Amino acid sequence: MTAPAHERTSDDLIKAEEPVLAHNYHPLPVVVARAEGTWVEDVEGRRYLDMLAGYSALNFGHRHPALIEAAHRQLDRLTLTSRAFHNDRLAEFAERLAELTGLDMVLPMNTGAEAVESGIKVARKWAYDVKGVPADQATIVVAAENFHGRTTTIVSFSTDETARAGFGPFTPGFRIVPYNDLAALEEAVDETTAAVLLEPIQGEAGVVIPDEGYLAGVRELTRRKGCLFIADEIQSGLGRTGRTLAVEHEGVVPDVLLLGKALGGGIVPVSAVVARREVLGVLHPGEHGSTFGGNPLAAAVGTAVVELLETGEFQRRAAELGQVLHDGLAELVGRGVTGFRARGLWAGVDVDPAIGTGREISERLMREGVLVKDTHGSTIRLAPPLTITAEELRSALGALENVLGAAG
Ligand code: IF1
Repeated sequence: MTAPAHERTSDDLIKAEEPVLAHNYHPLPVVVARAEGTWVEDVEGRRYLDMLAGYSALNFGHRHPALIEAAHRQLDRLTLTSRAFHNDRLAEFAERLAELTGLDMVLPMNTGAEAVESGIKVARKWAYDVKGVPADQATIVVAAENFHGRTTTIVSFSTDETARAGFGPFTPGFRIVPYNDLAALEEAVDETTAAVLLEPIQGEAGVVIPDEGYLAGVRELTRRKGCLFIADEIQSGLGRTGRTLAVEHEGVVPDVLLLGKALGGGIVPVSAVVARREVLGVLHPGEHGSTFGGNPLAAAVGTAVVELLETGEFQRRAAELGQVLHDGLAELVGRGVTGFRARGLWAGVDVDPAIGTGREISERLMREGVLVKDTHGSTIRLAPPLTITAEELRSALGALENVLGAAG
């Protein structure tokens, strides 16, 4: 007989997954059972500092009291209506999200990939209805090394073979150019182009920050050539980089903004396409939708998230503590770290391959009580909750120093 979950050890639970859970992940061998703020606790009661924060889905930490309260309040009243009916939470969510982002209209969805898919559909529709591109000829220009999600259409324009191989045939209509290269973009955009779709900072690629002026250049180019600029801020947005949106660092307002992850406060999946009225206005009843998109629980939590961001406190923390992170990492360069890229509380750290792979470093950090995730090769990424204290951040950097030193 299977023991009740509370009697099963981490090792038991890891072994139990093997035959029944699809093998599409290779998680660190830690089984989280509880969490609060910056800290998670495993089945045996060991505590870890969460320096990944659900890939930025937990920007406000685990179980932020204001978000949990909003969710509880909504759970006691109304959870789901479908969009066949109105619900009394959706108007406020859309109003406040539009206000926060400086755009006009919101299309609520659930996951990041759905927001990207929806952004692509809206851009294509805009190209046909407004720009006058001939039917089925619209193109979308994207960057190499992108990460926008896992659906069939999205992996169609991925340059990561692992994400693509075996999943064809793929969706046509995408052109891939090198990231951070305005000349290549200039060449790729033509009269068929509906949109340029980019991450303002490339997360999965290793927190790759484009040169100053690139995003402003993309804005100028897309405006001049008459196509849309879609910014995927699913990971970079909502406070992570020290601003509400990463595009703000260059004073850029995109035509279409894709949000997800932290928009759901780490409680429920909430994503959105936010855009100017001329763009999202191309959608009419029946042309797009989702059973769960805009549900009252998601709207209540999403509104509470927007409320937290309206205070500016988290953006400020990310900027200030980002300096601590930056300085701490700078001190490790040449001492196990070969380079790093950081903005706000977000960093990609290249570890000397002689010391270990990103995976090995992550495992050693786990044993030091710090949870991170590797990207490619010997790069690890750091994205702690924006609620982290300077002391906690320094202790995580100390753990990294130990791991690099002990191994070197
Ligand atoms: C996984 C990375 C992070 C994203 C951007 C859309 C999506 C994502 C910019 C899709 C999702 C994830 C998904 C996660 C790993 C992860 C990731 F390593 F791949 F790059 F966060 F760092 N746009 N990012 O980063 O959002 O559909 O997942 O809600 O395990 O695939 P989703």
